Amino acid sequence: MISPSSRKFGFVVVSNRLPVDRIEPENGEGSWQRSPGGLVTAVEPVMQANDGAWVGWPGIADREYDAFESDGVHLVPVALSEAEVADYYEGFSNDTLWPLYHDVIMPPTYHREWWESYVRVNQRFADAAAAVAKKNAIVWVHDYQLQLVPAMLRTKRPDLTIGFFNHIPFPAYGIYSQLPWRKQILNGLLGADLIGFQRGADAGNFARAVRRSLGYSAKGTVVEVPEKGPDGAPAIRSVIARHFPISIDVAGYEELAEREDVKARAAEIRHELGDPDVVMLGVDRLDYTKGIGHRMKAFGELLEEGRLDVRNATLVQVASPSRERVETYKTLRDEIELTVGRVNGDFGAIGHQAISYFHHSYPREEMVALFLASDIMLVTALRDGMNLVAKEYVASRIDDDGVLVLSEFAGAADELKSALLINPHDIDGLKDAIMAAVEMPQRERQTRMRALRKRVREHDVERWSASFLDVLSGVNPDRAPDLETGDDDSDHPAGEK
Ligand code: GDG
Repeated sequence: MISPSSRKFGFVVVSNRLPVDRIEPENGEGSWQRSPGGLVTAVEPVMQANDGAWVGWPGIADREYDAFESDGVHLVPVALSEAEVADYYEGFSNDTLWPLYHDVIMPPTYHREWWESYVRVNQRFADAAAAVAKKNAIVWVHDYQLQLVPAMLRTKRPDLTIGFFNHIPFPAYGIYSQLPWRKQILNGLLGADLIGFQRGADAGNFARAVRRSLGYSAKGTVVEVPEKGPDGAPAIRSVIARHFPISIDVAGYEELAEREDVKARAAEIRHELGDPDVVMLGVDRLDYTKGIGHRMKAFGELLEEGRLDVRNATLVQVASPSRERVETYKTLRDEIELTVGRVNGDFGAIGHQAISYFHHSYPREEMVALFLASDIMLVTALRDGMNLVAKEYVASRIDDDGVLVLSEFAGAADELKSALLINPHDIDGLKDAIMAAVEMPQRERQTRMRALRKRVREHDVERWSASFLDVLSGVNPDRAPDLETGDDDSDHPAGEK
């Protein structure tokens, strides 16, 4: 019998986190629980249809786990020490790359030890993926934590077809060029055959960085990487870099929105909020890129100026806990909570809270109930790769009602053009957009929401993964296996309108 660790797979996904959480009760055996997310929904059917494996960190430091099966998917844990979590993950990924790639909204921290840890950990992920990939397999690497993996994999396994998807923005060269390791990262990414971005602008920024920093030709969506051919003679390897805007499991959200218990919960939420005329909602990880403070400032000023009245307008803000050991996130939490306290102290009335703030996570049913209970969804990100919450709100509004106020700086703005698009730095403009949403006639709300829903329904997450994988499996037609992607509309890439 083949032991689980020696099995090989024709399709391998690599991401920082495995799609499971370890549950360890005090007395009793530990077990794995699926952590549902967009990526799992998108790639799980492809995994199951193609006998796939998923390589990633299981979320607990200093622990080694054997590979195991979960819902028909083979999971391959990569171990990280406590020091590596601090240096590779919280340090280089979340305190160097994250702020840099989000247009330095916060100053990035550059530490050489963090970089060294990033290189070591990326090599470990590449080795783990190389060990489970069959000859000529397709490997799909995800996100900014693993940008060196494509080149490391190619060096070890030139037979593989390698894709990379960047979930966060790719910054303009003037910002990217700050990075002391800018060439190494670009060379790491260029190990892939296909590099996917959220927006056309991100792919353009990447191509410019490649031209300026490495001097390679990058025209349209093709980068020409000079290499040595098998005979040692100079050769060119083409890498495709283009956008594939990610999406959500639209049917899953619609199903929840149709459930009677979820609808009843939505009505109950409005009632518990004091049955105001207008409920506004924000749902974000507590992150400085999301512009939570900007939206609270705009809302507070509208109350102060009397354009909104706390007795009939309220803001619900879910800020789910995130990266709590990183210093900037601790400071952000203090700032946001101070603002909530001030706005409530200044404008609240008995029985009428201005802002209902929740620093915890909710089950998806409760999120959909919140979406249904809200007249206005505020997505005011200062910079965001896509912003799935905007799409989730739209997918849930099966009643064709509700207004989406959406930042131009979120990737979703490229597709959701019938939203009220705003610049979150322009507080007066944001206030006017909120008032336009409050006063919008029902017919206009309906027209806009229908257009938004049409877009999201036609471009769901299954289409996203299928279009990425169709392009990827087409780059090496002589050797990459044909993947079963379940999409019969695959010659229209997700990015095309
Ligand atoms: C990165 C990029 C890109 C949040 N709180 C709760 C909860 N959530 C869910 C949302 C949504 C997801 O988490 C957050 O996704 P976003 O896209 O909004 O933002 P990031 O976490 O920053 O994601 C982003 C994304 O990757 C995908 O490529 O769009 O730009 O930054 O699905 O619903 N879900 C539940 N309870 C919560 O309290 N159940």
